[in-house]
Amino acid sequence: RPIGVFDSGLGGLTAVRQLRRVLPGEDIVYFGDTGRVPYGSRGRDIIVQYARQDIGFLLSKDVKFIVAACGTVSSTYPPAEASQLPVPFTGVVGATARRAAATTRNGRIGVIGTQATIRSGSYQHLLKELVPGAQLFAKACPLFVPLVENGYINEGNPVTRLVIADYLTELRDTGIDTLILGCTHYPLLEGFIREFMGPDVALIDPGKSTADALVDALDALELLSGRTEGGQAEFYVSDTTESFAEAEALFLGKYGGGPV
Ligand code: DGN
Repeated sequence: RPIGVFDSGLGGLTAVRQLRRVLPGEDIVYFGDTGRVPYGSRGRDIIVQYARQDIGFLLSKDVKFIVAACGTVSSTYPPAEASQLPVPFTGVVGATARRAAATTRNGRIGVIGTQATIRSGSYQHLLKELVPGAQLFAKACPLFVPLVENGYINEGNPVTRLVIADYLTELRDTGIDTLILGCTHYPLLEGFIREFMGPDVALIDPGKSTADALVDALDALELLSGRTEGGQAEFYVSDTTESFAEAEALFLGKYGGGPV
């Protein structure tokens, strides 16, 4: 049975790419709600309702485990409801926060994400538990998603540089040593963000953190297929846009990111 992965759109393919890196033998079914993206600027009830429908779709594909690759859904979908699902479920917040907690040396941690993710306080609450005395600095960066979706990710793009400076100057001045890129799209801006924040700030990628943690989670539940190669991936979307192939290539990293 496949692992089910979903996101508000195609950004979650960044997590699929990481999953295929660590679990190349596992089958994956991906659902991207391209017809209703973005989720990050919506209210809580709508996000939960959409997440339920996305999960329902993946369950109809007989998945053995569900991963919400979306920072917004992971921060909003109630854990109590997740624990009642017929298959195990994880979002990205837990593994990502744990990695940030293990990485920080000075206890000053930044988190950036969509408005819904930052407003939920998901990362802030968990990090306070994980790192006693932590100082947390959170900032919603809503323009990052449209920048990435419109391909403004080439190094040196002046618009992207300006937006990054506008959002991140305050964060940089706080002296954080760890920054969580708390949204599916932000790893595509990693080069810019690294340049702006400087080499001493560790950037934490939720897709990578979650994929790594999933290996142990699946192993503990005896849900690994045992195969080490040849996993198949099926992709479903709720709307096919003209730029679908381009976007898919962007997020899966076919351009310059190496083979998937
Ligand atoms: N996938 C969303 C997230 O990670 O929060 C970003 C896209 C969106 O819905 N705004």
